[in-house]
Amino acid sequence: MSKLSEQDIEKRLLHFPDWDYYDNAIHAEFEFENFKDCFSAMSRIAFECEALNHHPDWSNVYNVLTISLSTHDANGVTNKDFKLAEAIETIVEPDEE
Ligand code: H2B
Repeated sequence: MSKLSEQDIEKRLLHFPDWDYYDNAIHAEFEFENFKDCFSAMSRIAFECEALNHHPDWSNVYNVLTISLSTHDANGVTNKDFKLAEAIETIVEPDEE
């Protein structure tokens, strides 16, 4: 999987308003009602990651989930990252689109 150009990434990010590109990765932060909702979303995301065989760099503090996506093998952002970002959006923002 080859690394996308910065222009390609910025173009795709127009469809991902929660995400920003910097430091060779795309990043988003999601806030939930409480820890339980946050961790529940994390477990659902974890199943998607296993299904896609693609894994986030992420951290959680109480009700906030911080996610960075990059493809380690490609040393940058690839289609795999956007595929996972899309799956994450469907889980955390079920009412949108
Ligand atoms: N996740 C991410 N984010 N980048 C990778 O390069 C990657 C991964 N590689 N998950 C996968 C697993 C690789 O280690 C396995 C062996 O396919």
